[in-house]
Amino acid sequence: MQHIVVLTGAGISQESGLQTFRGADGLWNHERIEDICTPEGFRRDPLRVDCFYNGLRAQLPGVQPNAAHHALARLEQAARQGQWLGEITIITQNIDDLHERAGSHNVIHMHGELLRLLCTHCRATPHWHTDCYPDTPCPHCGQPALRPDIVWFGEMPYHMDTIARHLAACDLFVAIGTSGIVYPAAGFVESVTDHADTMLFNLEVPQEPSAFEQIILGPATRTIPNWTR
Ligand code: BV8
Repeated sequence: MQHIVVLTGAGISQESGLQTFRGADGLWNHERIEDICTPEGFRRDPLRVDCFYNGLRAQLPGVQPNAAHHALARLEQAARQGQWLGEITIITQNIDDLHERAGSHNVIHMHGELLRLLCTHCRATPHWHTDCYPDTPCPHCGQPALRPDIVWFGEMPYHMDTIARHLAACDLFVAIGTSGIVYPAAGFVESVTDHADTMLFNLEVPQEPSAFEQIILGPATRTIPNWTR
C-alpha cells in the first residue's frame, strides 16, 4: 500500500493563469507582505487587505484547473477505483480551489481558502460572497468580525496534526511548484527523508534543494502528467 503525500505551491496554478508570489511578476513584487499577509496589516487597513483578496477571488471564475491538477485528481480516482493499491493526499499551500475543481477530494488547505471567511468572534468559516465587507455581520453569530480565512505570517497553519500524521505515514513525498521559502511547509521534506522517497517538480532549483532525492525541472503541466502516467 503506497501512501503518497503531495505538497503543492503557487507554481502548480501558474499555468492556469494565477500569479505566483515570488516569480518575475510575483504578487509580492506589487504588495508588501507586511501590509497584506499579516494580522497586523489587516488590523491597520482591513479594506486594503479585502481589496487584495477580492482581486484574487475575481480571477477564479476565469481560470481553470490545468493538466497538473487533473493528473493528480486522476491518480486519486485510480486509487479509489482500486487501479493501484495506495492513497494520495494533497497538502496545498494554495488558497485557490483548482485542486477541488479538477476532482481531487483528499486536499488539505494548510494556508486557508480564498472562498471562505473566518469569524474572529465565533471561529465559523462561512463561504465568501460578493457583497462581503469588513463590517458584514457573521451569518452565525451576527458580529461584524469577519476576515479572510487565510493563514497569514505569524499565524499557525491549519491541520498541522493531520499533516504530521500523513508525513509520518508516507513513503513518497512529492513537492510541486513551491519555492521552499515559507515554513513550516518548507520543512516537510526534511521530516520525511528517513522513511520516504522525495521528489521535487519545479521550474527552477529552489534555495534548499539538497533534501530532495530527485528534482525534475519543467512546467508542471508537462512533468506531472508524465510522472503520473
Ligand atoms: C508559522 C497566505 C508559527 C495565503 C502565506 C521556521 C519555522 C516556522 C516558521 C517560520 C520559520 N522561519 C520563519 C518562519 C515564519 C514564517 C515564514 O516561513 N517566513 C518565511 C518568509 C521565512 N512562517 C509563518 O509565519 C507561518 N506560520 O510558522 O506559525 C506559529 C507557531 C505557534 C503559534 C503561532 C504561529 C505561516 C506561513 C503562511 C503564510 N501565508 N500565504 C496567500 O496569501 O496566498 S505564504 C505564501 O507563500 C503562500 O501561501 C504561498 O503558497 C506560500 C509559499 O509560496 P509558494 O507557493 O512556494 O510560491 P512562490 O511564488 O514562492 O514559488 C512558486 C514556485 O513555483 C517557484 O519556485 C517557481 O519556480 C515554481 N513555478 C512557477 N511556475 C511553475 C512552477 N513550477 C512548475 N510549473 C510551473 N508552471
